[in-house]
Amino acid sequence: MTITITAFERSPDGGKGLARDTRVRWALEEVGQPYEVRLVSFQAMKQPAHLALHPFGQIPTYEEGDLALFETGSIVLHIAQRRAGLLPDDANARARAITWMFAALNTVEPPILELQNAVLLEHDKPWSEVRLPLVKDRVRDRLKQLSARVGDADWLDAGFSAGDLMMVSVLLRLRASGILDEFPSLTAYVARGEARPAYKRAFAAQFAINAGEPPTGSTVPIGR
Ligand code: GTB
Repeated sequence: MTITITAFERSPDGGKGLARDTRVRWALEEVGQPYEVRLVSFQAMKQPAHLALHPFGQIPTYEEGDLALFETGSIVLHIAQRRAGLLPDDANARARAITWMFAALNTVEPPILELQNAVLLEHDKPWSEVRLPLVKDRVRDRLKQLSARVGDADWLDAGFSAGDLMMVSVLLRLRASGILDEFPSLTAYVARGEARPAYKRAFAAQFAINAGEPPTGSTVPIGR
């Protein structure tokens, strides 16, 4: 059955792979599942046809026969549960891998998004200079804890899983800030994720569409 995902017609990141379709592409590549991509413009995302798939008018979405999904975490979990390669067979190990997916999305990503908003959307506010160090320290607090857990291990639990896919994807959003470089074990962890052939294929596929600067003067919201 054909799987179709949606992605930005042109990602504002110019091909850095930070838009969330890269996470879904990576998951599909890890399990060896071919897929098609429907590119959507910001305008099209807010039209009824797309809103029927995604109530918040965003990408990515996932269609497979009668099934239509939104929310990257749910899509990656669905892929991981249906096909071998992203979740261990052992029930407890599987539950732990899923826990790491939630930890990535609910515990590690929120302060990173807060930082991104502070830098991109609030930099000209009078209070920005005072607030920014606080926001950065909240990110550092999380990374200290995560780094203590990862240590010298290759992956969060026994072997690479959907939990690592999500955590590496979340940490990649921090690269431009320089904060990730303060944590060598996490830098190495992210590099291991990026070195996976499936990640490379996913990155290349989105890069082929998005490479280059976003249109100048673009003020469209980029979502989270
Ligand atoms: N919770 C949803 C999920 O996990 O799927 C969030 C989806 C979401 O934020 N989608 C964004 C979107 O569609 C694209 S990924 N935005 C358009 C809109 O809201 O109108 C977020 C994103 C966008 C761009 C960059 N970038 O340019 O660096 C990074 C991340």
